[in-house]
Formats: sequence, C-alpha cells, structure tokens
Amino acid sequence: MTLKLHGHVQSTSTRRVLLILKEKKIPYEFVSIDWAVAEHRQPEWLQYHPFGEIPYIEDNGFVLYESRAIARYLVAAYPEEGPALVPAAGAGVKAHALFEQAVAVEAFNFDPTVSAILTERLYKPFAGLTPDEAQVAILTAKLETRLAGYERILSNSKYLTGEEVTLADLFHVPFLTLFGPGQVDVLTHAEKAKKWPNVVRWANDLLEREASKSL
Ligand SMILES: N[C@@H](CCC(=O)N[C@@H](CS)C(=O)NCC(=O)O)C(=O)O
Repeated sequence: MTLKLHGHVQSTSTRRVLLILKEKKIPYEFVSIDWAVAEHRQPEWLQYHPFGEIPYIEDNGFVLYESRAIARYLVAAYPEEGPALVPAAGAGVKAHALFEQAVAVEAFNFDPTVSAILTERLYKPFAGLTPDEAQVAILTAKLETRLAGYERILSNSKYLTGEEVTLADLFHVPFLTLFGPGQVDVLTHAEKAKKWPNVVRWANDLLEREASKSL
C-alpha cells in the first residue's frame, strides 16, 4: 500500500516530510487536512496524532508523527533511492555525534527563533491579531546571533556536518522556501546584511536542489 502523508502544503512540518519523500523518490499519497473543520483537533485525528498537530504518516499500517522522526524513518526504511542523508552505519561514533549535534542545532536553536517570528508575522495577522513588533525586534536580534553561528560553521565546511548534505541541512529548507520578505526572510535578511556570505551560499545550494524546487 502506498505511504500516506497527512498534512497541509503550507505547513512547514509537512513540507519537511515532503522534501525527504522527494529527495528519496519515495512514492506517496498526499492527504490534505481540512482546516475549515480543524480536522487535526477531531477525535479521529487524535487517535493517530495525540497532540493534534500535522503531519503524520501511515506506512502499511505503521503510523508516525513528528516531522524529523518521520524523515529519519524514511531514510532508514527506504535506503535504496537518492542520497544517504545520514552518516553511514560504519562511519564511527564521532561522525554520528556530529550529525546529532547539527540536528539539535536546527531543532533547538534555529527553529524556535524562526517559528516565534512566524507567529508574530504570519499567524497573528492570519488570526486577526496584531504582531508585537517589539518582540519581532528581539527575535530578529536573536536570529542574527544564530546566523553568525551558522556563518562560523559554514565558513569551514560546505554543509553543517562536512562536505555531504544531510538531513540536518535539509530540515532548514521549509523555512527558506515558504516565506517572503517581511515574514521570516532568513535568506533575504542574510543577503541584505552581507555579513553571512556562507549562510547565503549554503541556503541557495539547498534551495537549488530538485526536491526543494518541487515543493
Ligand atoms: N514538532 C512537530 C511540529 C508540528 C506542528 O507544530 N505542526 C503545525 C503546522 S507546521 C500544526 O499542526 N499547526 C496547527 C495547530 O497547532 O493547530 C513536527 O515537527 O511535526
């Protein structure tokens, strides 16, 4: 049975999973949720995703939620196609630790700052609320310290863990593709500032991938 992805095309977490499905050329069926009825809060959905969020997948009866866990399942369960995206099993303890470090940087350093800006700039206006610009200024300053850190890493290597692209790099892509200037313009911001040329080079490299372009 074809793997099913339940989510929404405008959800960053859904796009993270879509990206990996496309990178690994895994056949899938996309099942879009009905926002109008808040389908993800309904009892049937909660049987599959106890936190009432999107996305989740069903793969031959196996249900999994959390976009990064899904991505890691996909590369492990479908190793045949596309780039490996994770260190090889025999790459050694240190290679695996460096990969986990990069994955953690995206999840706990980059994502919370960018998501908080998104809340102010996108979700609040969508819900008829006024963005807190003082908060945006604090978050933008925080993002700048993050980007400076990325610049230090990326001035020494092509990708976050070395010369090969991994999931840690690709997990950033949803935030680089969906939002334009004035929302979470990570790339525009870096480009304008000209302070982080390697961040711009890295982000453009990720955006040029076939899978990213097809999102
Ligand atoms: N850590 C989760 C985050 C899931 C998440 O927050 N999804 C958002 C969309 S990107 C959602 O369900 N929003 C709707 C809501 O919370 O009502 C993941 O990576 O899958």
